[in-house]
Amino acid sequence: MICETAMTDIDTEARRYRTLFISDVHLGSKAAKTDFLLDFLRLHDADTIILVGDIVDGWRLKRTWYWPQPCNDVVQKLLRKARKGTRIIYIPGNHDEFMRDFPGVHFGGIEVANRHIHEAGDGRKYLVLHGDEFDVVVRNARVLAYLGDWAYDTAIAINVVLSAVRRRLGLPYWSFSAWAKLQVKHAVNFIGEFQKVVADEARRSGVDGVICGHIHHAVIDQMDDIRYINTGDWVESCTAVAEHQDGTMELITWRQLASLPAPRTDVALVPVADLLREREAA
Ligand SMILES: [Mn+2]
Repeated sequence: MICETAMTDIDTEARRYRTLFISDVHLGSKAAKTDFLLDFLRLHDADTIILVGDIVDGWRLKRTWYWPQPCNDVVQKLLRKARKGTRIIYIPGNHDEFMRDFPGVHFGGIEVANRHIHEAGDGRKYLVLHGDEFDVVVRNARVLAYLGDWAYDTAIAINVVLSAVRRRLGLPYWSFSAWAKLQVKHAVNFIGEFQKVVADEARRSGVDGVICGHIHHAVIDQMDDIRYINTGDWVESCTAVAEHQDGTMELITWRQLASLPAPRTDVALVPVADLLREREAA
């Protein structure tokens, strides 16, 4: 018996979870850590995989087509999992917003949705979204808090309309990263504001928690009555959130490629700063 238990623990055996949440892979950007992700996908399986936005970096691809084989491998790996029975839900982010025109569409067994309510194994309900729609609220947090709910709703609605118009005009989404760069000294503050605004949205939706990405800062946090979960990214920190069968949520930082130095996860500013540097270099 002991032997059998040990056998299931060997590294080549995929660990099975109820759900895996992955975001901000930025396929098509040179910063995407596709090797780490492939490794992770090889060793982790789930009944459901939810892709929480910015999986493909459409902005980057628009400028220069950068799609090496590992990017295809990631897509193939996901499609294969879908064929084998994993339910895969794709929630577009701002970098892959071209997908936002296809809510409800299934392709290759992958469902597209702009938002999703996830019911966990413990009965808790989570609102799952990418999170970029709150940029405008975070930017103007103090003013909107003063003006109240109506202004808050209007700001979000205007942001959604504006980004749709910009998209039609072929303009890039208002850049969170560029803004964050200007605000670098206040970025820790920004992360706190973002969490607060997203948790508020979850509260308004009558759920127990929220699962999002976008700011490349992985965390499982309790904000009073709301559980705030951020899946992080695969540009720098290589993080995912796994739900166990009993509904327990676990943050996984993947450092399996032993030959490479472990990614830093202790400094919140590193991912965004590096992304920007990489973006400027191109
Ligand atoms: Mn994003």
